[in-house]
Amino acid sequence: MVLTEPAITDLRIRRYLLGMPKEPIRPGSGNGPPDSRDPQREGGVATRTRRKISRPERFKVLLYNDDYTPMEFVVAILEKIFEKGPSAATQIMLQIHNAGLGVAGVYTLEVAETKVAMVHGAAEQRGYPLRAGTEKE
Ligand code: TYC
Repeated sequence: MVLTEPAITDLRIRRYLLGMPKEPIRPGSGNGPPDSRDPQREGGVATRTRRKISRPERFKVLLYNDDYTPMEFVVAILEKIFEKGPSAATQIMLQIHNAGLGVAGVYTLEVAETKVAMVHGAAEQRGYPLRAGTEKE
């Protein structure tokens, strides 16, 4: 498993960090030893004033139609794994049935991949050929 820093997704935290005045960085001005990358051993003022906060990439989880998986099972999957209400789950299932595929939800990559594995696990347990996949948004 790849360990990464948790993404800052909460908008309030994001606004707080973006609005925060940032102290200039003066290499060599702290208590530590002078920065060896600074030829004068005292240095200038760092000019970056905003922290770069990148929006985490998001991924659609797609479900694909087939001729054998019962409609009720797909609706149950959408309710349990994708946290849809009964009406939304039925609409998405019918969209997949009619168009060949549909979006079950949009997540960060790790969550999307976990949900795909959960769909495949549940379908295999029942002997249904239901397939799911991810696609970058
Ligand atoms: N086509 C299936 C049927 O008629 C229903 C179905 C819907 C299957 C959505 C898969 O992702 C799917 N029983």
